[in-house]
Amino acid sequence: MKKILFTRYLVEQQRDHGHIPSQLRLLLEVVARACKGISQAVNKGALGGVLGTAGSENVQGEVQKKLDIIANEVLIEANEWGGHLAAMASEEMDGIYVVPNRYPQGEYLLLFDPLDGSSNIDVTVSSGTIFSVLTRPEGASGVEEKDFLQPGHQQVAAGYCVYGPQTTLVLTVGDGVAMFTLDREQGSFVLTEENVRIPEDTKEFAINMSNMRHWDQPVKRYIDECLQGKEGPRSKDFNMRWIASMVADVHRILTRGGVFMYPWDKREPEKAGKLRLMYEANPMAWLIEQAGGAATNARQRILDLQPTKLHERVSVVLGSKNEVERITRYHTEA
Ligand code: AHM
Ligand code: MG
Repeated sequence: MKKILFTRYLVEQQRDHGHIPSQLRLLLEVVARACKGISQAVNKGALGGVLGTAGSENVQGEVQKKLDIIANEVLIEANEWGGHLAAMASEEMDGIYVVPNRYPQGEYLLLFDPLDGSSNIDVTVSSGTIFSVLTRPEGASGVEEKDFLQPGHQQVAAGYCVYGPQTTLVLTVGDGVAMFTLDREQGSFVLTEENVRIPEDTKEFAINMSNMRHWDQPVKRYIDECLQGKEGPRSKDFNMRWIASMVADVHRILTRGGVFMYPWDKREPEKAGKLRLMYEANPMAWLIEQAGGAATNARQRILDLQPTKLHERVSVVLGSKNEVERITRYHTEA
């Protein structure tokens, strides 16, 4: 069988479907190359001296791992000089990073969570890089934080790279979802799955059950009904998975279906949720929708939410369509 490499996939998307302008293709190739670098660093683990905390906190008050900072630097250094970007934003940086004057500025804005699920790294469980691409609003001369505050349906590309037993890059440019597995001997991402589809029904849910006592009533109702299994109102047994790495949980859902929830809870009621809208929820929501699933904040479609700040948090329910619709209905009815 002929191997289709990431570059060829992008060229064909550009030539045959008109989905990818050349600057966007360059951007995606650069992101993929950066992910290879991050994958190598993650793989080396203790041998590379990269495990453990960096002794600093990010803007959200979370302890930064050494690899959070390394992954952030890899993405910035790879992307700043190519001329395809105007600015970047990251979970690990307080404000936006405008491309320095010494380099040409392009039309695109890149947002990323450089290493999501980094608390899993030291215990050698999967983590990943999540990214989202927007276009700079037309007519703007400089670039400011408010230029990033666009609803998720305006993304022009989104994806993630999961660093697990395999390193797999998952991408959408609005024409379905494709998966590319890293061939380490060749150093290239090879197309291994196209037109990914999520089954509409599922028997598998993912939620951090240790927060149960803090949940809102509709979340309790949904999980309680799942736990009752065959004898309960759902008349089927459910299975539970929680990897504590959104990238890995979403990858499982894209592969075999399921539903993932990180809902608002009473621990910190002023926060809408734990996950960040712009570089975690939006790219994942678009991938999930592109694969036939659904994604809401338990009430509304995530991709329609108007962000008000860069590091905004959001409640997340995503995955198999019928389950997401049910959970959303439980909330709107309550
Ligand atoms: P991070 O971006 O700081 O790694 O946090 C996001 C991660 C998600 O990958 C995962 O779903 C969630 O946090 C796990 O949270 P918890 O430890 O509360 O279960
Ligand atoms: Mg994250």
